[in-house]
Amino acid sequence: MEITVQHPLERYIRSEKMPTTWCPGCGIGTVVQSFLKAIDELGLDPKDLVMISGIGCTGRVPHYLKFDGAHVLHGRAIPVALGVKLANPKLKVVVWGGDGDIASIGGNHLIHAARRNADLTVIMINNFIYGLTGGQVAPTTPKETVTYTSPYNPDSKPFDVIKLVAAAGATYVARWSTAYPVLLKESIKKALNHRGFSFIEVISQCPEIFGRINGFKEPYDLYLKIKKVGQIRRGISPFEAKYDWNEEISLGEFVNREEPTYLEQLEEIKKKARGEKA
Ligand SMILES: Cc1ncc(C[n+]2csc(CCOP(=O)(O)OP(=O)(O)O)c2C)c(N)n1
Repeated sequence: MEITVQHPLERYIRSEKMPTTWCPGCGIGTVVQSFLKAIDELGLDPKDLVMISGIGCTGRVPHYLKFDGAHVLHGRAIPVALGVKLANPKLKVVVWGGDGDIASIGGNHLIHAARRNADLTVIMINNFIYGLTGGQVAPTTPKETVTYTSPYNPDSKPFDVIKLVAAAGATYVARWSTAYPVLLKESIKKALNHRGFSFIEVISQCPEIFGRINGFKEPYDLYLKIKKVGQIRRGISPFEAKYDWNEEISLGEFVNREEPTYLEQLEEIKKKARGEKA
């Protein structure tokens, strides 16, 4: 008797694209699973969601999911996503990107989307390195680690991206790791229902490149390091959070407040331009 096993989230996945290009032990799949479970538990219709990504290993996420989406230029996912949202405000628009895509080449778009309280959800998977292109230094590479372009450690200290987006005005900011998929799922649910700009950073393992060059022989060794360094801190501000490879990378929900969103602010401007009362 032939037994066919179906993945419980099969209906959201483009099975014909399997297997993925992600390396064995990569953390991206864990994040995608938390995301799909969040969609499932919220009962969202996939037709109401759009996924936009730039280039990178994380940038390939929309490629494998059965949602409308676009895989755009490296670093430019946020402006494209905002264009989609402006064209059809009913859609929930999700941006997927690596730390390089979102915080390096796309860093300018990131801070301005946060400042505007743009009606988007950004999921940034931070593996501390440029994965797809073979291991170059990223703006998030911890000082104590190495990459192929910074074999004597990075020349500068890293961005703690949650501080950056919080300072720029983001109204939902959280950081989790692949060691906490259920907490991540709950946070993604909140982000998807948040009015305005929601940003979730996920600390994730890149065992093939970041792991190997930093002396982690097995994917599990790097996973254990990520599990150990990520400490959940409840009720602290993003500016008290730590981003330290040797000591602690603080995890948790750091900002969650309501403010007029970009689309709401635009409506106000339109009313004024039409001479209507606000
Ligand atoms: C304009 C442009 N510059 C550079 C590249 C080469 N490039 C592709 S992906 C990438 C960085 C990938 O790193 P990250 O965004 O952290 O994603 P990961 O692959 O680690 O998920 C770079 C530099 C490109 N495709 N386009």
